[in-house]
Parts: sequence; C-alpha cells; structure tokens
Amino acid sequence: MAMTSLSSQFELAKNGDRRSLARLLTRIENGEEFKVDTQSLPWVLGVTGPPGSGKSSLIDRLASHWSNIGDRVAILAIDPSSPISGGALLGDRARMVHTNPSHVYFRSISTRGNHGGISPGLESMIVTLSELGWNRIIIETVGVGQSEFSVISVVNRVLLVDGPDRGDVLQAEKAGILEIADLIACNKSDLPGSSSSMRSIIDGLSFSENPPPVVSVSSLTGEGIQELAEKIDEVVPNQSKNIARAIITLESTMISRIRKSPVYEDVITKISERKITTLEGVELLEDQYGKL
Ligand SMILES: Nc1nc2c(ncn2[C@@H]2O[C@H](COP(=O)(O)OP(=O)(O)OP(=O)(O)O)[C@@H](O)[C@H]2O)c(=O)[nH]1
Ligand SMILES: [Mg+2]
Repeated sequence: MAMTSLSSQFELAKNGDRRSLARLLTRIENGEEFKVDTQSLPWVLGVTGPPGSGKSSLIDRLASHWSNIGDRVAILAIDPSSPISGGALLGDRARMVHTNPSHVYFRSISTRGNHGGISPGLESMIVTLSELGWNRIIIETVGVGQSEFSVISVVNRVLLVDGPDRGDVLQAEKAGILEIADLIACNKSDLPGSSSSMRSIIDGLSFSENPPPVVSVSSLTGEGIQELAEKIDEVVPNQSKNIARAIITLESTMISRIRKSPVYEDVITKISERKITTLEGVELLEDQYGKL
C-alpha cells in the first residue's frame, strides 16, 4: 500500500483524527519535510526548571484551565533519555485526567541520538500543530542539563518553575535561566517553605534590570493558577529575551556536541595527565567539528 501523503494525513488530523496526527508528527520528527503555509506565529510556551519542581503538574493545571475555556493545548515533552517517541512520557508520573480531553494533546519527544539534544523536526512540528488549530503549544523540558536549554530558542515565552525544596533559585541563577524567563512560578505554595523561597527568588532578581513577575502557585490545590495563566497572557515576546535565549541555545548545543566528540574522553585524559595543553585539547576537538 502506498504511504498516505503528508497532506492527506494533515487533513485527517485537521478533522480530529488523533492517530493521523500522531503519525504525521512522527513522520515530521523523523525528518520528512512538510511545509505548511503559516498564517501566524505559533504561540509557544517553554516550561523549564529544576527536576521535581512541579513542571508537569503545573502544565497539567494550565492545560485544564485553558482547555476549559475552549483553547486547544498541545504539550510536547522533550525527553532526553527516552528511546521511544510518540508514546506516553516514560518515567513520568501519570498525567492528570483532563475535563476536556479533546482539547488537550500530549506527546513525548526523544532527543536521544540528536546532536545537541534538539529534535531537528521540532520547529516544523510546532508550526504544523499551530496550523491544525492547537493555539497553545507547551514545550516541557524533562531532566537536567544542557538538553533542557537547547529547546529554548523555539519558544516565544518561557516559564520557570521553582520550588521550595532546594536551592533551586541559586541553580537557576547560575545557569542564567532567570534572565531568559518571562515569568517565574514559585510552585508548592501549600508547603511550609514556600514564602521564604518566594522571597529568595525575588532577592535573586534584585539586580535584574527588568525582572520577570513571580507568581506563587500550588499545582496540588490549584491556588494561583488563574493568576499565573493571566500573567502568561500578559507576556509580550521581546528581542532582548530572544537574544539571551539564542545565546543559551547556541552555547548549550556546542557543549553537547563537544561532549559527543569521539575524542572528548581522550582529550580530557591527556589534559589531566599534562600530556597536552588545554589549548591543544581545544584544537583536537575543533579538528573533529566537521565530522560531528
Ligand atoms: N505539595 C505539592 N507537591 C507538588 C506540587 N506540584 C508538584 N508536586 C509534587 O512534586 C513532585 C514532582 O512533580 P512533577 O510535576 O513531576 O515535577 P517535574 O518538575 O515535572 O519533575 P521532573 O519532570 O522529574 O523534572 C510530585 O510528587 C508532585 O506530586 C505542589 O504544588 N505542591
Ligand atoms: Mg516532569
């Protein structure tokens, strides 16, 4: 049987066929080229933050909130370790049962095997979803490390989720995420430590020229979700944030590439044994760039 064309799969997906939607996205993810005439820029929110801060729980709350007012919410979870894509998010807890399931779409995207941790078809998937009427696209970063930031440049709004559990704010400050965030959610407001973590987030922003709003929320009780959703809609995408995101994306992608170099371990060992200088190590890695 001849393979269904991408455009007929697109039409089927447009009529609400989830299986066609999943297949279409899989084919785009696997590198098949699909151009849709874009009428408008997709609305894309990136959600980032330390492990366990409550990103998934918060996204579920927001998805429920928006789907209940008639929006169509597509969640793409970037999973750096999962070998399977298109399935349920492996290793993550069960997702919330949405009251309006036809208005929520969830998909996990594996970054395994992709240089720099970004799926090459991701941008095309986003445009396709947007053209299919998914008017809120949420990119959920899963796990830690560089792959978390490599997707930041495909989004036009960033929500940083922090929690009261650890020195999360410090981590965010160090990684430069506070700068790229349009909005910060201080999650788990139902827990005792939350007001002090709220204060330390605000303190951490005291040197920022244009600090993002900080909203206290609880994904457990739903407190603050409405306010957070409103604040998200007040975000005006701006070029200085885009530049900060482009820097982070570029640098984190470079670092991922360097680490994937076949000579990386060897170069590290040689530098540590003083057999070569750091600069010589850099040159050895640079020689490999064209081959990555
Ligand atoms: N008390 C409380 N617990 C919460 C809240 N939000 C999330 N949790 C709990 O925190 C844990 C982590 O929540 P997730 O939503 O999986 O966090 P995450 O940031 O997506 O985690 P990773 O994907 O592993 O980085 C779970 O046990 C949640 O039930 C909250 O507002 N209050
Ligand atoms: Mg999660």
